[in-house]
Amino acid sequence: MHTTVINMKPNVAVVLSGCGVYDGSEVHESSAVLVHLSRAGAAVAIFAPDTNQLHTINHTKGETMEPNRNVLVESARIARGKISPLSNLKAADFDAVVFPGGFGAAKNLSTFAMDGAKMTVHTDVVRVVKDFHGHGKPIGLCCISPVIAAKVIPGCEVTVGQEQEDGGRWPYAGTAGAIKAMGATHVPKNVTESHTDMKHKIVTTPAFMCETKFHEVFDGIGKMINGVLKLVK
Ligand SMILES: *[C@@H]1O[C@H](CO)[C@@H](O)[C@H](O)[C@H]1NC(C)=O
Ligand SMILES: *[C@@H]1O[C@H](CO)[C@@H](O)[C@H](O)[C@H]1NC(C)=O
Ligand SMILES: CC(=O)N[C@H]1CO[C@H](CO)[C@@H](O)[C@@H]1O
Repeated sequence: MHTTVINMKPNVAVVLSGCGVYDGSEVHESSAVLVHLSRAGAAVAIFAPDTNQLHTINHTKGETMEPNRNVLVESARIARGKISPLSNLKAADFDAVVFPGGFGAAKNLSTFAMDGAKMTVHTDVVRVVKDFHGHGKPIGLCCISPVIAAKVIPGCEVTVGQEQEDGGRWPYAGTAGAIKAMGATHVPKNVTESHTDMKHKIVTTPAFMCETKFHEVFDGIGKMINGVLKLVK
């Protein structure tokens, strides 16, 4: 008798938080996530909360500008139009979920940018993270997004890079302290590395938490995506 191993395409959900580093998803990280998933042969669906952004930042100077924008509408730019409201995302339909970084994760998916370790997480994001975790399905996060796992899955291990600023190379090094304050473990990693928490099936990489070259961020995200797909049953 022969047994046939059917190599099913992994089905991965990607959650965006807008379009642009200072008020939404970091564009290059989002693109890196999609390129690495595509190369690995994954089928991808993109989601974002249908809600207003905290604010809109004029990315030429970093000041707020009017009018405010909608997180789903902005994320649709990166998704090339193929996007669904986060309220439709169910773990039962996917093998894994990935959260790129950017301040949108700290302003619209959570309130980390304002509240630090006392942050709250968007109700649909809490539901989605608990849903995938509860089904034993892997969760990938990069840059600032690991704070969401730290808050929603206490006791998990994540990396946001190094714990010292190191002459400006790690400008957000203080984030590691907030992660510990939320009851998670911080594992220092370099930008081209990722960390896998085998117990909680959470895979993280520092990405643009490090002030560095685009290709190093791209390579680190490749490790994270690889780590996520290895955990897909
Ligand atoms: C964005 O900022 C630039 C530089 O300060 C300014 O010239 C421009 O008017 C701003 N645009 C909007 C829409 O606020
Ligand atoms: C990160 O890289 C630096 C220099 O490349 C090295 O000294 C350090 O040990 C690395 N840290 C980790 C956690 O791998
Ligand atoms: C977690 C969360 O919902 N954060 C913010 C996202 O942006 C809106 C503005 O529309 C804020 O009200 C939320 O607090």
